[in-house]
Amino acid sequence: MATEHPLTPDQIVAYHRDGYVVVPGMMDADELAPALQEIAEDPSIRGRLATIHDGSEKTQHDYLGWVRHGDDWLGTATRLARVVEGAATLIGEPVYHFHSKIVQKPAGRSGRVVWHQDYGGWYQDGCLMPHMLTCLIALTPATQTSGCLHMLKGSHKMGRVDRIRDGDAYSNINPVRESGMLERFEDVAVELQPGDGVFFHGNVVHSSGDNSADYNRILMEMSYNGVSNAPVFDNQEHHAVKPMAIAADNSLRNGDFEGVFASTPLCDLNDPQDEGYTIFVRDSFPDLS
Ligand SMILES: O=C(O)CCC(=O)C(=O)O
Repeated sequence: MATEHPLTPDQIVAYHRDGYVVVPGMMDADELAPALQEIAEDPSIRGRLATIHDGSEKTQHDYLGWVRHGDDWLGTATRLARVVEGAATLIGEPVYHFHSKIVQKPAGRSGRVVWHQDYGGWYQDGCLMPHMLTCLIALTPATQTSGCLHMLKGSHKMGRVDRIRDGDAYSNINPVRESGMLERFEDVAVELQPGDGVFFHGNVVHSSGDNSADYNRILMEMSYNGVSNAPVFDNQEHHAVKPMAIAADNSLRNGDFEGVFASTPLCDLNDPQDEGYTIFVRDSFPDLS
């Protein structure tokens, strides 16, 4: 299923140069409305929105994680042609859905996320190549006040940087190396309006700030992997290549889905046995060999 909204040549160049590219208006208000309405009516999202501790300052944010994708709004967004084809174009090969999350920073809560690369964790899962990215869609405004993402522009060109542990987190960068990065790469605050999208490379160093706004900052962050790059470790069944029926670009607008959070299995991040626990909680320091 080909998308009617392919990335432009300039957007593809920007992604490879900067490690990310913003796609204004990637989804429109009508497409987002069912999810926003459901979240307003059930803020716990079926009890699966879990508070996660992260970062050296032990700040908190709320995650909804999913690894598989159904025929509901959430699964259809994950399989949407413009998202999946954009990921495949930027990665340079067919892709599959790796895992995804909605990250909410409640109004007035810190929720700060320290500087990190996503591929640090995906390497730990056994993916040999950094041929992986995330497509982020803003569900509510992401501004400097509400805790938008910051990108270190061009930092993906460093390749993978080791994660180190401190008292509360394992996703930190050596502080001397980190201050060198902050001098060398431009720190760009990626401010977004609802529906704006960002594709960002697994190795681009990013963080996000506090939410001191009076509304919840909510981002949907869907990650894709090249089909040739499935993890080589044998405890990664949940990250194996999964068949994915691409959803036509007009599926969300036309209501071609069954419920909002209905058939896509939502991870239970309070259960260490859940397949999503090691992805989204990652509270043990891994053997990085
Ligand atoms: O949503 C955010 O504020 C940042 C999330 C993030 O960087 C991550 O989960 O890797």
